[in-house]
Amino acid sequence: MVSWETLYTAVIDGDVATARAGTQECIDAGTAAESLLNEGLIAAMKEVGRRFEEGEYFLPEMLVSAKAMKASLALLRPLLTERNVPLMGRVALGSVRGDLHDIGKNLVAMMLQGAGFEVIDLGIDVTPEKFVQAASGAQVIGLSALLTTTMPSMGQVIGALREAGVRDRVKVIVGGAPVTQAFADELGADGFSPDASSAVRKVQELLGLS
Ligand code: B12
Repeated sequence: MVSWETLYTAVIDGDVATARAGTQECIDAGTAAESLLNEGLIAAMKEVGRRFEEGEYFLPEMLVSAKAMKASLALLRPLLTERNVPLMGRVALGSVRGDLHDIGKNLVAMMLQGAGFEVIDLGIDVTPEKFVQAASGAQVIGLSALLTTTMPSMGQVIGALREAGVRDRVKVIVGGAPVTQAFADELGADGFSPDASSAVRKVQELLGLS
């Protein structure tokens, strides 16, 4: 029988076909999407990161693992974004300049959509100017960075919002594996969350909805 363990192994092995088929089988069998996500996909990506750091995996392995995870997430997306609440607000999300990682940002987007937020996905490698433009149509701006080298781009976005005179009109929330509450405080961000579900709670809190 397939379970989250099938997905865990498929992502580590970069086996796109098994990730896709296994996810569909788990969904059909009624396994909770959260369990597939947390025990299966996210845990597997942590292990991939560990192997990369230890020199056991290289860029191509990391890339196929990301592909397998994305194939599975594409099937989980409808379950995670299903909305049974009215529209709560609009959040613009993007991976900051220089950063091509988007799996975590996409997950945050899905969870926010599931909680009733409209999400404007600005994509990856997003310039401060683009975030400033998005500020006119959103109550919250979410910045994602997965590299220590792109974390400073977050500060540049906050600086650009200030320069454009719109910093007070939007809340800024930051996240990504290397980002911490201390870093968020240093930047002058309004919020930080270590994962997608707490990101939803943080956005609700910032907008006075909780
Ligand atoms: C997959 C992956 C890739 C894929 C990305 C594919 C994609 N489309 O995203 C590819 C192969 C392209 C890649 C490339 C690189 N990568 Co890479 N990658 C990873 C890996 C293994 C997993 C990241 C991931 O998807 N995790 C799963 C998601 C669900 O978790 P997450 O991103 O952390 O997101 C969660 C939270 O952080 C939070 N969150 C995320 N964003 C936001 C935003 C907001 C607003 C909030 C509130 C919360 C939030 O919620 C999310 C969900 O719970 C990590 C290892 C790791 N442990 O992080 C390395 C890692 C991030 N990569 C690393 C490196 C070095 C690189 C490269 C430089 C490698 C190279 N030599 O070229 C390039 C850089 C490319 C670039 N310019 O961005 C290093 C970074 C080291 C560092 N200290 O900076 C890591 C840590 C690997 C390692 N252990 O060394 N990578």
